Amino acid sequence: MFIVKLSFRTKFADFHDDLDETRRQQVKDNFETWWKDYIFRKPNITKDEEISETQFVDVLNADYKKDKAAFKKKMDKCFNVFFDVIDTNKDRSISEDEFLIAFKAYGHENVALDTKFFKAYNPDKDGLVPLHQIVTSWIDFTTNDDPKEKSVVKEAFEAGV
Ligand SMILES: [Ca+2]
Repeated sequence: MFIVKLSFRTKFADFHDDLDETRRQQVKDNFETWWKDYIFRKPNITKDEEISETQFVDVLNADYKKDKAAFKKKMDKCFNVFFDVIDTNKDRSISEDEFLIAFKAYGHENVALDTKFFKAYNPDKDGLVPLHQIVTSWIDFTTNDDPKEKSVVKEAFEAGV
């Protein structure tokens, strides 16, 4: 399972210094919404409340065991919203920059590994990967329990991302 760095929220907005103020606020608001809906599962949290990595994984695992179809639906929405936030220029595709910014915000400084991860999606001649393709890979990663199934996300984590 993946791990959430607790300082992700604030860091994420900070890495978008190149965006104008309005766009930056939008990204921040969208990210706050995503965080509250999917990480905390409650609408009215204060800024200082945090959740531990173990708690987060436990909640996901419990949800998954309870109702796989419902869990899949939830992950579907979760990653659609999440990568919509990552797609800062709203062209419905993810560029290497957008991908790296997300990982940097997540606390990863290993640019070589993150770049390799991005390249595993086989970006097109303009260096872009359709949003849908990335979203699907994450949904599959969180909802598939066949260990033999090929997964770009799983391979990246196994390589040390
Ligand atoms: Ca984009």
